[in-house]
Amino acid sequence: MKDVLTAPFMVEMIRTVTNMYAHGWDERNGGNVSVMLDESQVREYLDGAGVKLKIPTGFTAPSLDGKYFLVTGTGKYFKNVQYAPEVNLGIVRLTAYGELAELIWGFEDGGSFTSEFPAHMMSHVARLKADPQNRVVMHCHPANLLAMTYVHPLDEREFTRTLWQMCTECIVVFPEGVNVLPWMLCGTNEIGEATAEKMQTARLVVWSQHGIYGAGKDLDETFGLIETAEKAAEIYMKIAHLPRLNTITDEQMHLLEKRFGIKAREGYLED
Ligand code: 2HA
Ligand code: ZN
Repeated sequence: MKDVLTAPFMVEMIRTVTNMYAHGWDERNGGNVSVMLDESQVREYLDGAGVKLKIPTGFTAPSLDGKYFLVTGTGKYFKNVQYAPEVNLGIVRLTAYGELAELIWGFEDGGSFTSEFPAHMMSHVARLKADPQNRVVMHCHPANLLAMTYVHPLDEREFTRTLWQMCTECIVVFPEGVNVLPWMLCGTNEIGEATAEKMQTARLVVWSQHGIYGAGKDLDETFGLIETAEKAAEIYMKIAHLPRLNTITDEQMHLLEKRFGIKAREGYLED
């Protein structure tokens, strides 16, 4: 059997969480990532691997029954993933309508999947409905997006428009905008359900005073989404206290729509 540590999905996961840590988005055990794997990908590396553990998930997700996920562990530090992936990461298969997670590989110190497993799995369900190509859900704590939720109105249209105005390419990268949740208790099914609902209409969901969720078809796209929103928030935090003399106008945004063949979220730009 091939070594799963050499699998492209594993190598990419390790590189991505290492990069997230390097960006300062994942202090201590902050952040979590889940990647849905095709059964054939898992079979290629773990054919015949037994179930090491059955862990109740605490929720139901029938559409994910039988699906495999590579996921970061609860309490684990992204900083350490590259040195001990088999301890800090796990591969689970959801069964019993999503009520059970079978551990196939990883969490070798007896650990378990991220405390935000409900938000991840419910977000996968929502994003797969919107885009069957979706494979990744990513959560982290980027400083400027977080800072923005203390000083900027949380209205989704206003929040999105401000980010779009901060860098020319924002509207191109996330034309559907950014959805925003108020502060909620993390690690619960409630925040999972609220996040999933917001994921129906956007790939980025801000958790006020906590962080952000991103979703996409691969790790690069998802990382890039968060990276772009965080860059915009950084510019906002640099200029928010200064008189604004110039901006990107809605007319210019419409030129970007035409140039890049994208459509801004309905009603978010003036005609
Ligand atoms: O500790 O980021 O939201 C991991 C988290 C919880
Ligand atoms: Zn968090």
